[in-house]
Amino acid sequence: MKCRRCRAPAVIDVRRHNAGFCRECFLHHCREQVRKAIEDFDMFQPGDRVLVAVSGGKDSLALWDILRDLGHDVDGLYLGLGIDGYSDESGVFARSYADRTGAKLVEIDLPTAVGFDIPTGARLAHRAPCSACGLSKRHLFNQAAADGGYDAVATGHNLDDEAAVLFGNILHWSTEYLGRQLPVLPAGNGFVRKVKPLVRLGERETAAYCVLAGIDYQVEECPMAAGNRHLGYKDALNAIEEQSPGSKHAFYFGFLEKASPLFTPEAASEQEHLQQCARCGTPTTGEVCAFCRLVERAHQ
Ligand code: Q46
Ligand code: ZN
Repeated sequence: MKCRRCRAPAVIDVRRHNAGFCRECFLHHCREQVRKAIEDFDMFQPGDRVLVAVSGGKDSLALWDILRDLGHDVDGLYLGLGIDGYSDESGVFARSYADRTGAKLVEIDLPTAVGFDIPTGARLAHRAPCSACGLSKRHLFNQAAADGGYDAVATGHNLDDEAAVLFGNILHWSTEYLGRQLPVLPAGNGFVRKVKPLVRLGERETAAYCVLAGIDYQVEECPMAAGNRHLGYKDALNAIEEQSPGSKHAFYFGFLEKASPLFTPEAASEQEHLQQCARCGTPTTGEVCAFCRLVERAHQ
């Protein structure tokens, strides 16, 4: 197979695009997909300060690298979750990328910052680990971005992630989530803008990007992810994609174009009832936000 762009021998094929690429042209392809996502969804402008949530995995490191290559003003944020056999190593990959490239990495250690790690906090608060983890990440990323004066928080959610979440939300008709499942959530009410610049790239592409760009990343998934229902949705979508390349893209981008506006009123009405958390000032529908309630229960 030959590279679609320069006709040199291809090192990777992307079936969704019915194309092969050589190393240089594949890296170019990935940057172009990110550039297009940023432009199409008006994620941020040149000169905006962007904070990338870096886990040490392929997606977030590829995102950080691509945004830097595209000339954006971007720092990394690493959150130490205190998960045994995972977190220490993930921090090493995030730090080594920053050291090698001279990029700035902001670090928050959850046990130091709030007094508990994810497994302990989740157990004490009677929450599933991923639910306590997701809540903590959303809260601490937003707070760090607001404190640091950043214009946007970027996360490494890729096309496979977004299609799997969409699949789950449609299976259960979780309409309030469908209204918020967008590649950009605007700033407002104390929330910093959230963007997902990798929505046009699949996880096979972000892994290949790291390998071809010489970026070491943590290959092992978090041990807490085992049994996560999104993994099952990913398997189902992979089987469909195998039969019919391009299905995930058509599913997700078709939703954004044709169906997502139908669900935004419901999500917007929830936003109207926000007030400030009595403890931390974060916008919330109750008196105390879910993160402060988690911290409280984990310390009881
Ligand atoms: S890090 Fe956290 Fe994930 Fe681990 S505990 Fe679950 S949510 S699986 S992306
Ligand atoms: Zn709070």
